[in-house]
Amino acid sequence: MNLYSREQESFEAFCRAEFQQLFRGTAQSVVGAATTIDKIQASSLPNSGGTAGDLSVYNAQFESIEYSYFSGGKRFRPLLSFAGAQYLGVTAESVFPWAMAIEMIHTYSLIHDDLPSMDNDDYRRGKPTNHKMYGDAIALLAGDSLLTEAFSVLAKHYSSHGSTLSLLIQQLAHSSGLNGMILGQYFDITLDSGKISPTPAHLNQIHLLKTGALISGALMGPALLKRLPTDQLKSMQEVGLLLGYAFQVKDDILDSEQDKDSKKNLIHHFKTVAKLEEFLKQIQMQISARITSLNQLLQIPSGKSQHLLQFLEWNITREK
Ligand code: GRG
Repeated sequence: MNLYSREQESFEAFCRAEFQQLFRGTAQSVVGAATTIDKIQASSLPNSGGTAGDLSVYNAQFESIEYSYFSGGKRFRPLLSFAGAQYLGVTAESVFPWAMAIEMIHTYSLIHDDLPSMDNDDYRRGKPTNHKMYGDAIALLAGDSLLTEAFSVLAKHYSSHGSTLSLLIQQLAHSSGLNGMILGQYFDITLDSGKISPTPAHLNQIHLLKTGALISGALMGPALLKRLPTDQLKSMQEVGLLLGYAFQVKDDILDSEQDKDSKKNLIHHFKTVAKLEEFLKQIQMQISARITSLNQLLQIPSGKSQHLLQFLEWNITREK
């Protein structure tokens, strides 16, 4: 997708700079403090030996975080945040920290999802998964770090936004937490027990929570930054959830060949790819109609929704 190539380039640079500070700068200051403590200890403790000041021993942890964050993901969620920002007249730059935080949560979820205790996958994006490269414990910590630090990115960059900061934090927790992605993942893994044979309604619920909640969250960032009133926020959220659902349906189409026997893939219920594609077109039309209503509700000229609509189109045509 080249709709946002300029914004995406600056976004990547923004993330690299933030990572430098978050994961290397912070550790450097902690290690610096440790060195001071070492000196005190060295003078008072017998055989205290060695120094904690050498950061290189911790490098694998930082590498593992960067390995997954900068490993060729589509950046669907950040790009959706930019599309939402453009639609609402919010600058791309002001949405960068939000987009980065959402992508950090997404990256953590993929790292944890690939672990042996979850999906036990060896490859992601054509490369060995994080735990295959760095081991289970470091991969677990990489995910934990991304999850934790996503909130610090918000706290740092939106501290001058008054009550909006609290709303952004609540939104990120809502989309990714026990009311959103984590609950979806829980439902998903409990299906693996084989005790439940999933109906389309089960699958819809899983998709809306596991995939839809975070994708909808991507769109809610610019909406909150724009300080939309509650009814308009709700409409934006519904468009986001449907978009997330459409994204998952497309994913099921892309995976249909390898997953055709899995009861968790919608292809199991639709039988043929052509029928599933038809279903996707229907959802996309519903989203498009909702965007038209949103234009009226927000009094936004229809020309301004062009990027959101192009985004919808990208979902239909994407090949990964
Ligand atoms: C471990 C709490 C926890 C949650 C895991 C994201 C997730 C939930 C599981 C990954 C498996 C999966 C297929 C989830 C559905 C969402 C989805 C399609 C993720 C892949 O997103 P893309 O296509 O990935 O945006 P890229 O690689 O482009 O970043």
